[in-house]
Amino acid sequence: MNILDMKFMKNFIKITEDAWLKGWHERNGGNITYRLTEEEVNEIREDLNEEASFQPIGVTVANLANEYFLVTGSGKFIRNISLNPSENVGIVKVDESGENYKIVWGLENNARPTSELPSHLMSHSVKKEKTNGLHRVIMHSHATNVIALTFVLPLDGKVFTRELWEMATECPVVFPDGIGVVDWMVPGGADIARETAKLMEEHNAVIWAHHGIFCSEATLDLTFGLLDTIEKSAEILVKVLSMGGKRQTIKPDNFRDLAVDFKVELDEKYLYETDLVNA
Ligand code: 2HA
Ligand code: ZN
Repeated sequence: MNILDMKFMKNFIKITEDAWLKGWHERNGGNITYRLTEEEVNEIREDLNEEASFQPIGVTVANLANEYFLVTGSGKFIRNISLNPSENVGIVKVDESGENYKIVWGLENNARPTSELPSHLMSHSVKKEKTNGLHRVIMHSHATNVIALTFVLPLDGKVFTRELWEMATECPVVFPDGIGVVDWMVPGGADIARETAKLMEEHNAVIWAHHGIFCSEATLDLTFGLLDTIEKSAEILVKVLSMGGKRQTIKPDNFRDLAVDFKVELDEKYLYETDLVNA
């Protein structure tokens, strides 16, 4: 089947349009990658250029050997993807060693995969292992309110998780494993990729201080939904802080009750006492 008619491509384009409209992807900000299923690869195989030459990823992702990824392009604008997919996104294949990739479709006119390819692939690698192959999407967005909070809250995943859980009752159900936080680092390289992947062992969302957020999930919809939920919660927190701060909130025992009814496990490390608890 024509690659542009494939469902995964249509879903990918819809998510990029939605994310642009959310205001998370100014200029060339942010990047998204999707690990194709074997069936999808089989359906498009005749349109893939396997003759392309391999280039180093910059990190090793052994368990992604021979996997195919739909990736956004380096320097490309997310808002332009729906207008011209084959120039702005491409499909890359990882080699047998997990150290190199080649472009097998798209990224026309000598475009390159996203500058954050090391962070994406290392996070895919961790998630493929941790979820037995269930997770297929990594989405990096410059979500405005999440970024704003990294100038105000301590750069501590326990604090971000708890504060964002408190801002909307659905949050502990949507991200029961909490959120990791990486201190400010130079983007685009192996170091930030390693720090991000380490936190992906435990969380489906990792915030990059003063930069943005990385989310992982099984489908494009779920990844977008996770990011949207976190960003909405961050927006509420920004408003609450701007109005002078919390006067009342959801308490640790409320979260414990929620966990029972919604059948999620909430780590007690997030349910610490705060000044407001007994207010
Ligand atoms: O593509 O978002 O982190 C630009 C970025 C780098
Ligand atoms: Zn970025």
